[in-house]
Amino acid sequence: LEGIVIKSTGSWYHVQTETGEIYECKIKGRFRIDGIRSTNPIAVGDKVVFKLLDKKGVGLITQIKPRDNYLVRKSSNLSKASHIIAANIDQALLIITTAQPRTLTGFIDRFLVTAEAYHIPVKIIFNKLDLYDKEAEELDNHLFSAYSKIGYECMRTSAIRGDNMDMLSALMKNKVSLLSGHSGVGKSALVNAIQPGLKLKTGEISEYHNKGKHTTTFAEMHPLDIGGYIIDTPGIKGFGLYDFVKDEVAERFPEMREYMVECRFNNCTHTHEPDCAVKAAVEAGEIEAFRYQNYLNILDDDYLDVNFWENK
Ligand SMILES: Nc1nc2c(ncn2[C@@H]2O[C@H](COP(=O)(O)OP(=O)(O)OP(=O)(O)O)[C@@H](O)[C@H]2O)c(=O)[nH]1
Ligand SMILES: [Mg+2]
Ligand SMILES: [Zn+2]
Repeated sequence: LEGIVIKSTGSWYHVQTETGEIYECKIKGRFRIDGIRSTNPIAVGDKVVFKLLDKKGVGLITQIKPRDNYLVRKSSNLSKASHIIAANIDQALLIITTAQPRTLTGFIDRFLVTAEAYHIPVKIIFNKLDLYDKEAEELDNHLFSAYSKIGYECMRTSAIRGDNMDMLSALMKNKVSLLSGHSGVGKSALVNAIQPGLKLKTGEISEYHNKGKHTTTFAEMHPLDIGGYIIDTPGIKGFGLYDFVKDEVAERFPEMREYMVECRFNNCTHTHEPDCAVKAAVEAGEIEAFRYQNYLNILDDDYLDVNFWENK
């Protein structure tokens, strides 16, 4: 039998076959795939081969199909092992809001840089349109046009009022979409709006979220009636730049790629060098100052010493 892992509780994996049946499966021993040292050998989205152990539908996973892609984070401050968030993703939907709890561009750009590195297309969803005040609206306008101009598809939604839900479901149709973003931005609420039958738990915006607690506590994949799957994930505080090389950061900024070929030095870091075409473009207003600032901040990050995901 073959199927796709839609839920993982640590020791049990829920595997759904093409015909829709769900089996509870175990694994035997330790799997090592793609040479990554990970705390979870199998993640949501993995395609697996399994055999039935008894008539009640309990299975044993015997093989993992090669992954098209996967997203990882570091599993803890001290270990160099990684935790696989999800595999075989068609796109990531980054849910943000310029209302509360406001998403900062430092977080957005770290997420985009990571996804660029893993070749996962990102679309940015500006949620909570119904809560906008003047300030939120101005910030939305600035960011929406800045990210659209760079080439990221952007969309505005309200999970509560239902704005643009038809556009959002069209975006998700027949695709495996990973939903990501801070705790409380409305990831689960958006999934519920697309597929009300799921009745995912949503949280109150309060002190609760500031304390780093989550309503959603593990990644789970939900089949959509319109076709495709959605992976709801726990909120994240930051996004893990795992195994990152500083020289490659600028290349993960699509708007910088265009200019960097014209820098005087071909190993230009775009920080202090003379005749840097990237810096010239920032000064000319062709590259957004906030994007360039986030680039500098990422270069200053101490990647391996940061725990990027909130602890439960
Ligand atoms: N007014 C308004 N409230 C929203 C909207 N989307 C979500 N909310 C509310 O925001 C709160 C948090 O929503 P959730 O869907 O639980 O957020 P989440 O991103 O799934 O959070 P975690 O699971 O903790 O990562 C809930 O009270 C939702 O009802 C929206 O578009 N407008
Ligand atoms: Mg949630
Ligand atoms: Zn340069």
